[in-house]
Amino acid sequence: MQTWAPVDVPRIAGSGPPLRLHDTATGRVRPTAPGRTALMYVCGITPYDATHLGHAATYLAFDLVNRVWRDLGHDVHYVQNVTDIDDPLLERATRDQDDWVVLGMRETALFREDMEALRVIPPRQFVGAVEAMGEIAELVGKLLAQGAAYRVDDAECPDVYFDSGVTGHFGYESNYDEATMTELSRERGGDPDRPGKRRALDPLLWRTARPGEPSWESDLGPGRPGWHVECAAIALNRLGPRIDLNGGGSDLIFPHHECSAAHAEAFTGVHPFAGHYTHTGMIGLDGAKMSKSRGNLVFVSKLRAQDVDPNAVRVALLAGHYRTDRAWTDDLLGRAAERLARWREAVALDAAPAADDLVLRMRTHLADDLDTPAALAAVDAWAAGTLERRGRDASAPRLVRDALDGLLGVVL
Ligand code: 5CA
Ligand code: ZN
Repeated sequence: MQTWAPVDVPRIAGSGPPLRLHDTATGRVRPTAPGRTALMYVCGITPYDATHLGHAATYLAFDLVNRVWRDLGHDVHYVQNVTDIDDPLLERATRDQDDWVVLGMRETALFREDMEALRVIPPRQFVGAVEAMGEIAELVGKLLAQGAAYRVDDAECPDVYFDSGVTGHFGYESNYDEATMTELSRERGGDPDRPGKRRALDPLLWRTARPGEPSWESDLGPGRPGWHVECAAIALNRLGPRIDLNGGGSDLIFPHHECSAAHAEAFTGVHPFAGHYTHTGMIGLDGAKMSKSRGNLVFVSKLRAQDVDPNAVRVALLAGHYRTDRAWTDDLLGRAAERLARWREAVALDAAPAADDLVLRMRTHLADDLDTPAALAAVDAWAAGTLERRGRDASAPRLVRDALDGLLGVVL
């Protein structure tokens, strides 16, 4: 698929400490250790509705990972999928008497515009499930041939399932117990109660064609893929058997990332699939997680239509730590706009306190599991000193502009 427009990222002199990030599998904040090229896979949208601020917060967090790695001199190979065929998309299309293809294309186009407005660095490859259908079916076929997958004994619907016992590691990523995994599987698109499976938690790999549903021809027979194998195939074929980071919101910890990692590991024999499994907290509104199914959404595109400065949206979302579940409020946006105005006033002056220390602080806070609240507070402190006319460094305002743009994606 076409991605969105590239973003100019100013280079800033010097360098910061290595990036440490929280990893769900080990439950710890650990150093990331990419090679010259950092390999990052972040799960993309299911395009049945517009991008809301929860999605935006998640993609902004991984945009900061991208920026910090680049700042450390890495080339970042970033891949993102689009789940442009799955049950939620078909259900919404049926509800609204829409064509699922048109719905997916429309919402994906809107997502691109939103990401562009928020100055999110685009992935190098932005891949739809439909365009990757051949490679997904091929991976399912190979898992079957290896004995890591099986068909359920159901004459009408001989669907293919993954045997979650084959890697010997199932459960290591989420660290959830069996009961929690079963409950989450039931809630999040799995079918632990389906008869004929070897294990209740075995996820679907290939759903044989049903009347009235879209399907694709393949060596497996006509059908469409399960959700987790889509991400396993797209990531493996572009990034290889071992990636540095697999990212998404905390609702993807289980079953999605557990299962996609297990698929990849069963196929390649390489464990763990990702050096870090990093998850963002959920953005809520009115006390509930912002979600398409609940309908309590604030859309990025609506804010854009109201001429809200996308930089203020960025600052508002980065004002909280990426791992904290937090609420979106109008007040949060108002405070971000005020903050931005103060920073802009400060960089408009022709002299300021030296900014080298600020840049080091920003780098150090971001390297510490993306501590954006502390990084923004450091900018506040510098701006306060500047507005009190405490400095004489004529180059500082330019450096601060570049650092905010390069490291935080905020344009003053
Ligand atoms: N297509 C799949 C991933 S392969 C999917 O989960 N799509 S999604 O559209 O439902 O979500 C896209 C990303 O936004 C996921 O990483 C998800 O965890 C994240 N997300 C969804 N709702 C919220 C929220 N309220 N707050 C923060 N992140 C969210
Ligand atoms: Zn995914």
